Amino acid sequence: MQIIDGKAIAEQIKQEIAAEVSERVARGEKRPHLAAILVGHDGGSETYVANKVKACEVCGFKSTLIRYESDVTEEELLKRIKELNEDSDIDGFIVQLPLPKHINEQRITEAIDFRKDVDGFHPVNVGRMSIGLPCFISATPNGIMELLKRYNIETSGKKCVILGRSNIVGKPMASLMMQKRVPGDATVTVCHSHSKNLKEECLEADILIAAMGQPNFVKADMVKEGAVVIDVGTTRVPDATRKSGFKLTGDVKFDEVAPKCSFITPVPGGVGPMTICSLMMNTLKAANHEF
Ligand code: BQF
Repeated sequence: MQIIDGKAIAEQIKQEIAAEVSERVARGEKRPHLAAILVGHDGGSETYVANKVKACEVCGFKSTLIRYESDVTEEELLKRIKELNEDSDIDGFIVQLPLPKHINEQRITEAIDFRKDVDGFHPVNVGRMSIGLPCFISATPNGIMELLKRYNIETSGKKCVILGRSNIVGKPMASLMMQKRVPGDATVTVCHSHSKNLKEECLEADILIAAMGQPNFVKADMVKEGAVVIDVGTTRVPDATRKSGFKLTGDVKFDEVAPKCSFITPVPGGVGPMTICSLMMNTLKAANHEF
């Protein structure tokens, strides 16, 4: 069993990005610039945005954090998005999700210029990804593909089961794993809350990707001997023994599942750091006008 060290790979990629940024700046080109809009004070969102700002520093990017209180209007946000679309110093920007209920997330996502949509949530990027055109790919699925690549994990002809059908992880993950290239070329099954025989489906998986956001859902009796298990879950489970008051918990019961796996990602330190790192790769791509 090998633990996939997402944290180490992410650090390595950020160093590669930093080297490329140094070269850019030495050539007299501008520093890549990422902006993030954060609405409200949700603990998780605060941490995620802080992780993104910190990663920008490591990569040598400029970053701008734009904050609003949770009573901000949709009109106000749309106006700020328009300004960011038109600001030639901003290469890419994100609006941290989730947003308060009175704001329509879809309208916000569609207001972002798809050439600056480094989260890859705009319908143009989603559509382009699904037909294999150049685009910004959603950060978590892209990070997982990068891990499979860097660990030389075979995907061609393998049976891949994805638990969860979200627009941000499950659906794009299915597209990428079935794409006609490597990593990819897998036979993909997507399971969700209405799936029958979930355990049987999971037991068939050579590659199991758990992304339903239910802590410790995947047990040892659901995993085939020698499977590759990718854990996307990052739920904050209350834990009084920690100073933070919670424990970041994956969708996989790691201790009992790990001995059966050929490869497994831990939580924390697996997929999470790669999500941040993918956002940095997308920002560099935006700055290079690679598409
Ligand atoms: C780690 C996210 C749910 C909803 C919205 C490193 C992150 C997490 C874990 C992180 C996530 C989850 C992010 C670890 C960004 C991943 O060491 O295991 C980094 O910052 N993430 C987000 O921006 O929005 C979310 C999960």
